[in-house]
Amino acid sequence: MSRRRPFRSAARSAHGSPRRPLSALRTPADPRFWRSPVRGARFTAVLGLVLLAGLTLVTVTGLLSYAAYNPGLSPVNDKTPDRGLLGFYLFDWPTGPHWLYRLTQGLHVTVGIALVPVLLAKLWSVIPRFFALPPVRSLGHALERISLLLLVGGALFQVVTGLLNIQLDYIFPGSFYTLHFYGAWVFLAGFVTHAALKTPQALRVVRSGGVRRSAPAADGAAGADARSAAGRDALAAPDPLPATISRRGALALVGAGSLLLLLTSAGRSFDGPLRRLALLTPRGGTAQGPGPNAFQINKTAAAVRISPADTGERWRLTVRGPAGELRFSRAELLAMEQHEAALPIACVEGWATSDQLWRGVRLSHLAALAGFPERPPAVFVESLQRAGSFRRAALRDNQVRDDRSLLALEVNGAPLSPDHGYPARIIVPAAPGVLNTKWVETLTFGEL
Ligand SMILES: Nc1nc2c(c(=O)[nH]1)N[C@H]1C(S)=C(S)[C@@H](COP(=O)(O)O)O[C@H]1N2
Ligand SMILES: [Mo]
Repeated sequence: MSRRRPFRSAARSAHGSPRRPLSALRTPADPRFWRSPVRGARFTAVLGLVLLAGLTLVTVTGLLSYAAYNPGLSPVNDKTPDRGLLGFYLFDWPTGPHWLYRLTQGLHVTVGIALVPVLLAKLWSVIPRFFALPPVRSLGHALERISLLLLVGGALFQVVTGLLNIQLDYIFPGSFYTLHFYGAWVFLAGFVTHAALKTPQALRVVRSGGVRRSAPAADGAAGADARSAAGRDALAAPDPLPATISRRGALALVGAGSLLLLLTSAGRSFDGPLRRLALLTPRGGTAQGPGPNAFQINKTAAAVRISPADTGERWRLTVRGPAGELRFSRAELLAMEQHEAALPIACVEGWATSDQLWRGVRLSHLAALAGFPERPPAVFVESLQRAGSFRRAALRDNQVRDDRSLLALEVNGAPLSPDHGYPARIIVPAAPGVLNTKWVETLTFGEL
């Protein structure tokens, strides 16, 4: 410090703030280039621990979401056929509790959105490290930096593709599922490595209430990053500007940003006035009106060019199986034994409806008619929709077998509206909305 004092006093402006002409020559590799007094090991550690918990939740629910999509039923649901070993954890997604996917996907998307300010603040807090020279000090350090590349690149990629998907802007090339799935594993590799290296240190820093009060000696290689050998806080600016906000204030600001995003996103997992609070996301902001069919619609019939002629008197359901090919009119389906189930629509985009009371024919009953009276197998569902995505889906045997899985003809006491899939749609408990095919035309029962 004393070395630079002559400069400082010489350059003092009329207001007395320290201006240093030479600072313009500092490069980002020079720690003194970074002058925010907010940066520091404790600031970074608090954000890091929040992300450790939050991103673990987002990652786990994200991997669950992929499993819920029935990727094992090739080729129709599987947009990532060469996932190879990365699919090791896949399992048969259960049908209960019936709100399961509404919960897991609501958490995945809502918590993911709310963590964006924390993620950005965390990245900002360690920016000086990215420029530190020499870029690589040892083999261990090289591995750590590679893991950082996976972590930061993966996290940003997942946030961007995720946000684009829920905002309905499918501008990236290829399938969202494929990109987001591979991106998740890249991120996860970096995340696990980074958490293993840094969590002990972050806990220590937070518990001790700061860097300076903790013992400098007992540190491993990871500890040396946030703290120099002399016990100095290596994330703090060595040459800080005067503070305009305290570290605590900066953390509160980040927290307030997250809370605001939470409040303006979470509502779209609910019906009623809560949805009106969800101002920032599609499928929010407006409460659905009253009336049996007045709940959230994904794509309208008009949007996928389904006309009344397609769904009128001429419409027939085709059911295929060992018993052959059967055809039913809507009147014939209504004459079969009708069952009810209170189930939500829960979209992969994170929005959901409350439970709606669906009424129709059990899928297991249709399986029996198709020639599987004992154990219903999987079913391949095709919509009469000709253009666009989501017109075909495959349901697993446990989903067909569940008594609440219906080919629904009515909802909340009224015929399905054209937008909710008239004349008939699939509804399955705990399944992603994308498996609840609307405007159904053909059911093919058998092993898939
Ligand atoms: N034929 C067809 N079925 C479909 C879709 C579609 O685009 N076409 N969208 C699916 C998706 S992604 C969801 S979330 C639900 C939404 O159902 P809803 O519009 O009745 O709320 O329908 C599913 N069924
Ligand atoms: Mo969806």
